[in-house]
Amino acid sequence: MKKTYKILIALMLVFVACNSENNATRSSKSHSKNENKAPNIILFYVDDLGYGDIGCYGAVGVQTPHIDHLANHGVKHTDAHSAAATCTPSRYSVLTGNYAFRNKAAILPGDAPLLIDTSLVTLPKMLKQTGYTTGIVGKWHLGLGKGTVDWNSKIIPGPNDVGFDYSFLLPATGDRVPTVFIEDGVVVHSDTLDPLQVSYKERIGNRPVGYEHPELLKQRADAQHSKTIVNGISRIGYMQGGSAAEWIDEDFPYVFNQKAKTFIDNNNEHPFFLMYSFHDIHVPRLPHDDFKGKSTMGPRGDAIVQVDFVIGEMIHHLEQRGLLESTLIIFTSDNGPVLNDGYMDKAEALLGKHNPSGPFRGGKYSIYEAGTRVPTIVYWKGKLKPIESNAMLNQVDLIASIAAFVGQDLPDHVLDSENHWKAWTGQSNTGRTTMIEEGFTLAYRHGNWKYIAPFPKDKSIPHWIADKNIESGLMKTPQLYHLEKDISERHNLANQMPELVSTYQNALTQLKSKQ
Ligand code: NG6
Ligand code: CA
Repeated sequence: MKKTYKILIALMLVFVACNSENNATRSSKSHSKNENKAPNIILFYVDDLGYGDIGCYGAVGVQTPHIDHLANHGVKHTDAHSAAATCTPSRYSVLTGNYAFRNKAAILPGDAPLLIDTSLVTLPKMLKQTGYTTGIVGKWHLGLGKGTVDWNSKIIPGPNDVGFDYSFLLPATGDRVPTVFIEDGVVVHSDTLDPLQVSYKERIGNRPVGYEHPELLKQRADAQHSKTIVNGISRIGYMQGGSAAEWIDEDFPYVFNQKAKTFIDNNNEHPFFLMYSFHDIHVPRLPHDDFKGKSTMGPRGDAIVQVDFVIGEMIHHLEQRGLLESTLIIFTSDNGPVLNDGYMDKAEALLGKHNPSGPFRGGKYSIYEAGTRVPTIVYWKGKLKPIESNAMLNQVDLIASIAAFVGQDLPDHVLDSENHWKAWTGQSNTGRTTMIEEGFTLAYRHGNWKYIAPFPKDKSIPHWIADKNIESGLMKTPQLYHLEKDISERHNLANQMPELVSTYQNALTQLKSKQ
């Protein structure tokens, strides 16, 4: 009896071993839920969030415990950059792995055609090739359709044609019409009896406009933002029809969270990639009542609290679904901070001692460091050692770095992206050796050296920069700084070191001509 018992146990062990081996092989191929599955990836992409705007990077007027938790238990970067100092160019670089100047990418109006060539391999397309389901929720601002957009039928091409299986978006920015959500290319609650039309040239429709009816406004705005009023906010551009589709700005966090959670719930059998693209803290800043007064800085600070709430909710959701350990999280921003960006929301008046740019000079629209040096955190529960890293990184590298991690090759048209996966994930402190920064001119970083190319003599600085209290850094003569000794770019060494200036100018010229 004893012998038979032993044989039985031995047979069972062999069976269990074989079975688990089969499972492991099967699941690594089919990416079912287990240890070997490639991780889900969530890119939390905040809008206009500055280096100094969150607690763990030195914020004073606002607390961000959920984001700080990610930083304290993950990799907190101190020299990581958006590819440009404005939204459209930065997003273009994240998705394509190319610097935006190569495609003359600039801030787009709300009715612009799709900027990304649909034949290109993009970050989501690359991930799809390796079995990921891909989704984007939130702000797009990369153009939609071809030529003149018909907002009343399916808008093609769009995010779904550049690699996203699912998209739920606001087309451009909160301050631009149309103020409607678009889900998989279709305006949500569109109505053939009340067709939606948009014009960036002449006034259309009979909605009131801000320049005639300031008494209807929740926040007064500058001339550029004083056209069609929707939800008590005047916007850039005119819009008619589409009444049932109008969004309520204050509801963004709840609407986007619900869409993001549903995407996660529907797609977690295989690895997923989710780009959660915030509208916060871009203007108009209209945090939900739940967050009003939760910072000392008025709407701009309250919008940061709202971002932190969203992060907390999403982490909680992943935890509840048992997905946190299998999800790699990247948290960052599309460009540096701005206070007055068109609406009178007291961002300057209520700032107090808070410094949105941290120790750096400039901000959004600026070629100085704060234009692109943004808070950047990489978190993967139980997998990454908590560390602070000063490796030089650029979001243009996300596609090559993630491709290397998931074992995918990239075509030659991905020109600028470099694999720095180890630096992103804190396993190495060595990032880029050189890098371009974009902000209406180009800068060239070589370690701590920074050369800023002169702004062309025949060009004029955009009026919204020139008119405001923004340190653009645009000068008609070259600038050269050493960031280790001069973190806030105050001592221009260009006249003292003409040879280095010309070396860097040549390097920049060469990089620009790369094909
Ligand atoms: C500018 C807008 C600014 C903001 C920005 C885009 C004016 C005067 N200013 O043109 O308010 O909308 O575009 O910001 O119109 S970004 O973060 O999407 O790049
Ligand atoms: Ca932005």
